[in-house]
Amino acid sequence: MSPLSLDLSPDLFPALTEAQADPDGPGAHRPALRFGDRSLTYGELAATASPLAARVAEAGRIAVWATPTLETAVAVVAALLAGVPAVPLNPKSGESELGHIVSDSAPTLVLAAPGTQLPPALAALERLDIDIDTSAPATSLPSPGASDPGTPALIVYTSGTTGPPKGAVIPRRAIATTLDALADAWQWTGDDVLVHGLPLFHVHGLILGILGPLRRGGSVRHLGRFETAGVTRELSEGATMLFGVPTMYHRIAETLPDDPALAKALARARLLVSGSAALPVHDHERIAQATGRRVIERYGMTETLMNTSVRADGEPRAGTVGVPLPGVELRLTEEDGTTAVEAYDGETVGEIQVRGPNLFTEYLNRPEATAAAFTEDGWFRTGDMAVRDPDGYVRIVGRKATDLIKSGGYKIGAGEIENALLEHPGVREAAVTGEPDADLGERIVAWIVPADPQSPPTVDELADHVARRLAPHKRPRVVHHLDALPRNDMGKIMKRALTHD
Ligand code: MCA
Ligand code: AMP
Repeated sequence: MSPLSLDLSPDLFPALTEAQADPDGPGAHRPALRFGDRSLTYGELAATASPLAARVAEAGRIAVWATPTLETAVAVVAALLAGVPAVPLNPKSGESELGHIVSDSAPTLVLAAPGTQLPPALAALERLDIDIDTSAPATSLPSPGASDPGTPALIVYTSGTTGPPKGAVIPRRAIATTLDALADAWQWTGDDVLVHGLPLFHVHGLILGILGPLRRGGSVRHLGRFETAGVTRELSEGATMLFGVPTMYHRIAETLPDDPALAKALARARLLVSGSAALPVHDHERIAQATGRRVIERYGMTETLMNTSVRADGEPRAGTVGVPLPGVELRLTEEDGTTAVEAYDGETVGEIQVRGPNLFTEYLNRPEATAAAFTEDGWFRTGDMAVRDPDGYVRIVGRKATDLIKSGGYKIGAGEIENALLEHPGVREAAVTGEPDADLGERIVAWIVPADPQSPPTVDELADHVARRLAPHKRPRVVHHLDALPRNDMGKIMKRALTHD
């Protein structure tokens, strides 16, 4: 592990500050963001984000309608410049999910691209259009009220096993240190050009995928939506790095045999990085065989940002997430949750616990959940189970909670979907599980006892119901009808008995 000097200065984007200070200098003309045919240089980003920052500077907390567009990137940068915490909203969130997030986080404003129609759940909020006007008179960059690195920067909602999502409060310190640790691990510089098609309301797409390049003074080209053709195009035209979830790499692996241009484009990339869920070894190997390049994995969590990674100068071993990042303390613990596992033997399993400046500060309005997430001596319990190889490489082998499902790289709580299903008049009882899926990693399966066994609700009906209330990625892909759910003597549903074969 190499040493890392932690930069806790409030200036998250030195390249932006430089462009602002010297609008005619070379730094101001460097490309920063590109979404389709719209792009901004650092000078243009400073010109458009700084007046917006000035406008939101007095807002207590803002929400951002986080479509995969230039506007979202500008709004989040403006909030960070102003030192105002931003809550990125999934634009596909349904009414009940949005209603919860808005009432829990209580933003004073919602920022959205001009012309976007916002749903009724946001009607009570004052709206501010994100106008991208690079000819706006230069405003000096506000000096963020964030000289304290503990100031909240983002509040990102993340699912737990039960109940609605919790808002993880991510301080500026965590963003700066995780991005700098990745720069160290990946030799990531301002010369890198990143391509990705990730959503912008989660850590992966927003913090790593947008704020990461901006902190380095490099650039990002966002695909709008993930497509292998876009990956081929951008990597053939100068992009150096690709970020994606395993579903994206699976789709790449499926496409490669019939797409020599994709293979050629991937072969020339400096770094292909996968995260948010485990990359199956089979997909890893298929990509390596077709391109000669190995995807590297990093491991993170909304609450911790990034914990480990295979290093650019390390061995990209399939099935592992590499070594702890600089500044991150990582231990495995026995079942009691406090006794450290000392073994580096590739077989002793323990829960991953982490400590470091990369961590969130709390779950918003949830002191009990926050307290439960940490040990008494300040280790964060990730709930991920792993072993360590003799050389320190971490290999994730499972999860403590069976009620957390990872589908398409999204974390989804079974309890949240069960509650939504129970609101459907055709459902008397419901249980939700995840089962292996080659494309999504896991797919959501609903087991329901219909209110009327003669006319049970169809899979499409229940999928639409969940998508409308929560979000499309939380919809069940398979529905089984049962006469009764298997329960133990205590009346608790025995999910392990729910298999259809
Ligand atoms: C289908 N659709 C529906 C319905 N059925 N919409 C509403 N109701 C229905 N009943 C729509 C979907 O909205 C979508 O619309 C389209 O059909 C296809 O959806 P789907 O099959 O679900 O998925 P996909 O579009 O093929 O998406 C696969 C994906 C996606 C691109 C891989 O899952 C994805 O972007 N995953 C990224 C997750 C991520 O970023 N995780 C980071 C969190 P339309 O076509 O209009 O879109 S984890 C994290 O941040 C930590 C820190 C970490 O370590 O990284
Ligand atoms: P989220 O809560 O959505 O931020 O998801 C975090 C979870 O994603 C972690 O707790 C892990 O279970 C999982 N995860 C992230 N990256 C990886 C990876 N490279 N390999 C396996 N699991 C991962």
